[in-house]
Amino acid sequence: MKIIFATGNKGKLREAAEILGEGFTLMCPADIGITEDIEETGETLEENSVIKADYIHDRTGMDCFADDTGLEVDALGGAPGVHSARYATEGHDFDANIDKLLAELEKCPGEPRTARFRSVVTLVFKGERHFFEGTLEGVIAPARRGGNGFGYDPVFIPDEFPENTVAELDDETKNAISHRGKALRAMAEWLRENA
Ligand code: ITT
Repeated sequence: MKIIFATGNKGKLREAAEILGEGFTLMCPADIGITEDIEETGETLEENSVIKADYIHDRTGMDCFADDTGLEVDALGGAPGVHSARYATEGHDFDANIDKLLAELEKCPGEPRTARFRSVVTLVFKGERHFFEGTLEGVIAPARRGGNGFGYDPVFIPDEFPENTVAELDDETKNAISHRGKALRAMAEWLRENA
């Protein structure tokens, strides 16, 4: 089926295409001439996920979905959470975000470095919203390792692979355990049953 993924993040788009596989033809907003940044004014992942999906559905009338993801670090009271993309600066500066995260954790020596990625996916199908969620538990590494993935992957060690950061895993392995993999596989299953 043809569906729009309401994202401007190329890493997310690549992962979603691999997770959803051949039964889905994925398009992104830029493919249909929508290039502006969608303002994420919500206070929760759920709200921002709805804002992005509704924005694209309102302008196209097409089935679409959005993913809002946050990194929740326990020692930082759940930060950066909904502010993960703009933690250090207003731009989506992955490097600056990681520098700030490591600096904030240095201020809490002895505290556990446990954290999780949480993805909330909003699907708008035939004009109705449906929600899917996935989490990945792990710990924050003391320094960057690995060159795969994107965002905070170089400093996130998943419980399933305690020797590796997510950026040291290949795409297939990341997708098999990831927050996004879990949420999007649940969405695909729902669509197979209901579409
Ligand atoms: P869209 O809103 O256009 O989809 P975005 O990058 O702004 O793209 P989010 O609002 O969901 O996405 O922001 C979440 C930030 O969290 C994102 O910029 C990354 O830095 C990080 N992030 C999201 N998914 C991640 C993943 O799988 N691995 C590592 N970091 C991730």
